[in-house]
Amino acid sequence: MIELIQFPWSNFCAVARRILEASGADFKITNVPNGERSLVWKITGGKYYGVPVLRDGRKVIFESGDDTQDVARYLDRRFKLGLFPKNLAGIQDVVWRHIEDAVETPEFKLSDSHWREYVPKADTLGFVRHKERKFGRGCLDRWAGERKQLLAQFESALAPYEAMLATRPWLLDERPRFVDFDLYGMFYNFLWSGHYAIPQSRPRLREWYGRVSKVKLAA
Ligand SMILES: N[C@@H](CCC(=O)N[C@@H](CS)C(=O)NCC(=O)O)C(=O)O
Repeated sequence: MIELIQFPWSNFCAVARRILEASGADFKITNVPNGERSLVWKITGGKYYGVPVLRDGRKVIFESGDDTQDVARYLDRRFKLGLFPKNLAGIQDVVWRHIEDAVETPEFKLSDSHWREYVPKADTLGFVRHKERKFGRGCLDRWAGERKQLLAQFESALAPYEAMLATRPWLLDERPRFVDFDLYGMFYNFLWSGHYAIPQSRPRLREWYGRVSKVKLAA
């Protein structure tokens, strides 16, 4: 059985988890604290400390670079999910880079600004240190003060996706592809704290999110 090593609110973990659910495969989830990744370090032979990571029998799958989709591509090949068809090669690379930058940046800051409500007590030191080492001292409180601007940035970054859904049920095609799952993960993390809803100005994305949250992929 495939094992997904993750933490529950992570946007990138939500991408892998939703692909696994949609595939219909049996899988199990192992949660690690955000600030304590010794399991990940051990099973990757000291090569990776990020999540998600997959364990499939003796194979351990994790991103080999900053600009890879090794986990999603592995699941796509393993379960023949059709997430990366040849005719969308290149296009998807451009779109997922936009999702993981223009959409993800305001999204994770909004979500993280509510960290006190959901990061387990034992993990708070690791969480704050990790964020402040990367984004500077006081970043979490700063993001809480910037929610209005961050929400405006997030809403604006979603405009192309709302436009894509004007003429088709999924972002690029007549069926879900990788970028649908990638954007799903960002929304999952955005909605995690319970303080936000998908903006009113994005009605097609609201409806699409309901569908991508449940969709099953035929092998
Ligand atoms: N491009 C990677 C990004 C993964 C990523 O940034 N994961 C975060 C958690 S959401 C992480 O583990 N970052 C490294 C760290 O926290 O030390 C992917 O698609 O999996």
